[in-house]
Amino acid sequence: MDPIRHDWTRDELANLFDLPLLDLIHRAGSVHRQHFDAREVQVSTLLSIKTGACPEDCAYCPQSAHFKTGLDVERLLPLDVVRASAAQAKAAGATRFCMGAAWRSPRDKDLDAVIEMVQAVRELGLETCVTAGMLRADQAQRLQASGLDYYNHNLDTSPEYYGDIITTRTFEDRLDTLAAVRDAGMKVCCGGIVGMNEARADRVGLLHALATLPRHPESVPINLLVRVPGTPLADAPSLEPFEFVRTIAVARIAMPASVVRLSAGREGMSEELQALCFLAGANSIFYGEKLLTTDNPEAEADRRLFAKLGLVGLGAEKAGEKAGLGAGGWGEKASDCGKVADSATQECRLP
Ligand code: SAM
Ligand code: DTB
Ligand code: SF4
Repeated sequence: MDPIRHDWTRDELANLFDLPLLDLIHRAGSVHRQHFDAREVQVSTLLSIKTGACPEDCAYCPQSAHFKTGLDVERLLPLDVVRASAAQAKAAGATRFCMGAAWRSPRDKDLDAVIEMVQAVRELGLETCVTAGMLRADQAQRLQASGLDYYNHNLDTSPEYYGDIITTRTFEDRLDTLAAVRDAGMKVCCGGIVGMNEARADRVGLLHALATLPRHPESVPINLLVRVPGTPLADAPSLEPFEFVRTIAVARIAMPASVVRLSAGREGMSEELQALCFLAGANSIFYGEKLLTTDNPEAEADRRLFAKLGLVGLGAEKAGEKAGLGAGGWGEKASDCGKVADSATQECRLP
């Protein structure tokens, strides 16, 4: 098995990007299979717990107060609403519930409320993830003590391109929060966005920054920009689809043991393109009709896609929850029934 490396050079990653596409996908797929069951896909559901009016100026984001995107601003959701939404996500087959807040950084009293939400979601038997902006070390420690499993904080793009996208905080600020999260003992969810009119060198720079962290993030979301009218990137040229697949593949090779999430942007992707992403090593998705404020594929469409590709939702059985997992659900893990799954029906059948 190839070692997990933290000493990747940019040239090495750029050379991977330059490989013939099918060679690159083959290599990434082989690395994927060394570390994971390539049929299993982790399934997370997102909820925006505080929406819009964010003081930051991230050029991609519909929630920034700097841009007129027509978004309905919403204060922090009540605990009951969050609990009910998490229960619904669980019943639909998600195993992780990710709560996103449009803050530059939470105030301590905001954190009190978020901690109550984390505890309520954990009580339902779901893994928890929060993304709420920059954290101080003591805030990260409080979240860790509350039982939070993952904190999401993205590097978003290369250090060089970062200033073209966000001016209200620095790349180093992001690294400081990631270090606080890591030091507090939480799992790190950290990735970025492509399709922001960046150069391939910036995609290399983003993956290099992630793959040379002292520990690789356990979860690496690769978002394809959702172009929202009113944001400065509304008219960014669309990224060539195979270039997106290449980005997934290089992420998989550079961070072999991390879960690579095919994140935002699936709504505009064909089933075939998503299949190529899974082949290239993606093994997580956001599931449910909404991301934070923008659309995601219908849950039913994702179930059909999983059935067609013979994929299963990771951890669904572990959660002991069969609701949503039978007919039309994620299907039984083939390794559990000792048979193989029929690729069309996703039911277990004899090999
Ligand atoms: N405010 C917090 C922060 O920025 O860390 C948490 C919420 S923020 C919306 C979480 C992540 O969503 C961002 O880091 C960015 O990677 C992603 N994101 C936001 N808008 C996006 C868009 N239009 N397309 C793709 N990804 C987006
Ligand atoms: C991540 O990397 N992608 C998610 C999650 N982490 C928080 C957010 C995607 C947001 C897409 C735009 C929106 O729906 O507002
Ligand atoms: Fe605010 Fe996060 Fe959106 Fe940036 S990405 S504007 S910090 S909500």
